[in-house]
Amino acid sequence: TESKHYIRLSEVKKHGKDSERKWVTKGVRVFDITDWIAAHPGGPVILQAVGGAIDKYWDIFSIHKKQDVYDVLEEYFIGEIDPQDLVDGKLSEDKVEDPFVSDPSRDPRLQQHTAKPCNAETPSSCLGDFITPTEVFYVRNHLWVPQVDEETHVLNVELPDGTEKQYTLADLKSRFKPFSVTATLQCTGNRRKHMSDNAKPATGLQWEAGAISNTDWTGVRLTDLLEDAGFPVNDWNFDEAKHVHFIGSEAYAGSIPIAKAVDPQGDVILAYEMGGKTLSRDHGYPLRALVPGHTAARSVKWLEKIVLAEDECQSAWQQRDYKCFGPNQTPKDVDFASAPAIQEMPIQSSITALKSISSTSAQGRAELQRLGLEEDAIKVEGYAYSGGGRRVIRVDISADDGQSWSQAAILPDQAQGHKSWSWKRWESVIPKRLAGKAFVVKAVDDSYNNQPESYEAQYNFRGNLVNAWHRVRYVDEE
Ligand code: MTE
Ligand code: MO
Repeated sequence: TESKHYIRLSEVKKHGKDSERKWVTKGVRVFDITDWIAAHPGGPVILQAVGGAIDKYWDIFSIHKKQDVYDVLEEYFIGEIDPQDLVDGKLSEDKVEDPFVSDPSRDPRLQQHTAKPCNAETPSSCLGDFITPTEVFYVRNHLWVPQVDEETHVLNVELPDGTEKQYTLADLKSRFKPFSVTATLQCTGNRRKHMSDNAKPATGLQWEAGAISNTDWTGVRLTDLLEDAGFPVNDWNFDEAKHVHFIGSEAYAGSIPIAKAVDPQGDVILAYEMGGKTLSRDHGYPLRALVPGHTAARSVKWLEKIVLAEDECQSAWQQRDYKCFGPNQTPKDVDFASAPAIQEMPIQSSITALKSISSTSAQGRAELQRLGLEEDAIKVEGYAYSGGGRRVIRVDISADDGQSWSQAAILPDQAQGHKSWSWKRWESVIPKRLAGKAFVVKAVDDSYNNQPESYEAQYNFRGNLVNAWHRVRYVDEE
């Protein structure tokens, strides 16, 4: 047997980001990956792991768990960790860096699906406000929250001819007129659990109705920035620039068609504020793309780079995750390449509260009187939203599981922006005697798009774009 070459952990640590040779460990094996970094399909994010253990990152990016990826790594093997640095033949837990150590703390009211990465939805008790407070704005992180410093952060803009221009946050704030827009962000997977429960299981985070929130965003208009960077926004060569890529500091990336980016009424901004305050770390501090009307997946957080290109972004988030297929299709028999990436969101609505107004309490009696009602009632509340700036024009509500309908009142609000980028809140007060076994809501937008009745008919294995009629069983508490 050949003698082993042992390497001390202190030595590995010296081969970090700033060293000429960059090493990582996986299990007890040490690799010098310097010559491979430029070829890493995931880009420079791998530098996050050099000088230490790559194991936890490897777990997050499950794409690595394939033999050919292990084989690539093996080519760079240089030795094993010295047994002096191991406990029971393994690296002790505290020596394996946790990519999530510097994640911020979160409001306990958020309904957490996973902690690392943080995926948490807005509780239904907070879905009734037109403006979602930032602390309870849903969080959808694929990876860790990168540590980005506003003082040193630079946004790089790359044009089709390869020219690049850099902007600091100070540049963005001082050289461009701030633009504010009120916009809803909705995750492509919002209401996935409803599909899993009512049709059959769909893979992914089991979001209920709270992977959606609404707030005011302020930043620089993307058109202004592109123009400043030298791109002719009113007269561009469509063959060279068809897509705008947004690349985040932790590796996440996506793109949008250029027509949306340069649309003077498209209201795409690079936001540095939400809810009137500096962007919070979970939501992209210090800078995020904000693409109103599109799936939130394109509103890239911790924005580091913008690229104008002929092709769309090649990330898995553009090429695989956010696409929809037929009810019968499986991941094995679909062609991901020919299916378009989801951009604008379809019409959506959800019931967020059923409140009983009963004459058994003084408060209930006062409310019934205010409403001019002589019998007990149920107040149904919820949201309705459509993508692409399409306005919600009608909300239909049924108290008897879809046999008869009435129209809910759409509540007035104050939204900024050229189109209808925000959800509408609605409410409906229905006499209790009319309540059947379930309340149902469906909405219509100004293109007269409707929601489908059944989850079965719109089933897709990833559980994306779930917008079947939302049914909530009614249970009489009294
Ligand atoms: N941007 C980065 N850099 N990393 C991410 O994981 N997730 C995307 C998008 N932008 C993501 C990102 C997805 S899928 C959604 S739904 C929204 O961010 C969520 O935004 P929020 O966490 O501010 O609600
Ligand atoms: Mo998402």
